[in-house]
Amino acid sequence: MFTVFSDSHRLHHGTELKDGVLKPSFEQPSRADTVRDRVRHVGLGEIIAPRTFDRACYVNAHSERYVSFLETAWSEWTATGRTHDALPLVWPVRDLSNEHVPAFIDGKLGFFAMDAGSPITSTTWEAVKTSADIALTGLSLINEGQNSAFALCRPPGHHAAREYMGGYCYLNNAAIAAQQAITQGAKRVAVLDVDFHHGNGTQNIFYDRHDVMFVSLHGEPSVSYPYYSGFSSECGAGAGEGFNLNYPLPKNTTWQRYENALIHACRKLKDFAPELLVISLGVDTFKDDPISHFLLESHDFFGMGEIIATVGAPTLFVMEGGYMVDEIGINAVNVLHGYESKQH
Ligand code: SP5
Ligand code: ZN
Repeated sequence: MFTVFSDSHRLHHGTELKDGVLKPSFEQPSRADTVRDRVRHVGLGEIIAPRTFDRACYVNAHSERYVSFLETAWSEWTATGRTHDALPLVWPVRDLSNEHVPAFIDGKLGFFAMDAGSPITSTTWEAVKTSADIALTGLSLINEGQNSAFALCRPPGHHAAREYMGGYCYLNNAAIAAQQAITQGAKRVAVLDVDFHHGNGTQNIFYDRHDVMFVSLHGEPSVSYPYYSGFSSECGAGAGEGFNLNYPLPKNTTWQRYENALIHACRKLKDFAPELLVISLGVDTFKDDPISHFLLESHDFFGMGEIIATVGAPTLFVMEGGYMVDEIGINAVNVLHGYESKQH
């Protein structure tokens, strides 16, 4: 399996509030390098650089005004004399108006964000755009005849919705690739999200669509970030009804329980018969992950890959979360090896 990777991910490193104190983010640059090192160490396959894509490819999954915001946020922020990373401070919750995009950057930051977990630095956009291009390059490899590909994206993407960033995510790499496949003529694409956190952004982007099915296994919202989405009652809307499927799982979920849910989810995906399967591959379901509370062991990730293979579709793996940096490479590559063990 080819891996698509770029050093440009290092252009982004953020901060986040930990117990009320602003500290370096759990989502740190060493994550992607550790996975790249593991891919090399086990000889998974060639590691290639991303190609570049037109911004129109991002606008298919996101709105024009949101992509413009990401592109110009840093210059608008520094034009006000500030030099530290840009973070939102106020949000249009419930009865506050969503109708008008503020002209001033401080208003825009809250308008286009779900939380304060995605700071914008001077070089964030460069890293973010390259991360999306990595997913799009992975899709190109599949279009050119590969059965699977690994898009080693960083920053991650699945919390980024049509019009907002959050949860370390800016552009939704998996959704951009899924939408690109549809734009190129695919009739049915599926996204399976195995990150510990609910992929609220991907759900948001495809919620009213029947051509892109979204399935997610995650920590139940009552006790897990992002708290306000991922309920099993969220099934899609309009033409998309029945094409959104959530599997919220309790605290301390082990492989036995996870495996049952994943087998069920993959049966649903197989019935849908997608021409392309995109995996939002977070490995923060690992037992030692510092921000999650599932109990998967490293060898369970091999089983995860084996079950994903039962869907029987060309598969694009897109890296999402996973914060136990020491083991993130082992766990992510175990999924890929499990998948490959079931080919031919
Ligand atoms: C892509 C992805 O996995 N994003 C996750 C974003 C999670 N952001 C909230 C983190 C809250 C951390 N709370 C830690 C408590 C552990 N002691
Ligand atoms: Zn996650």
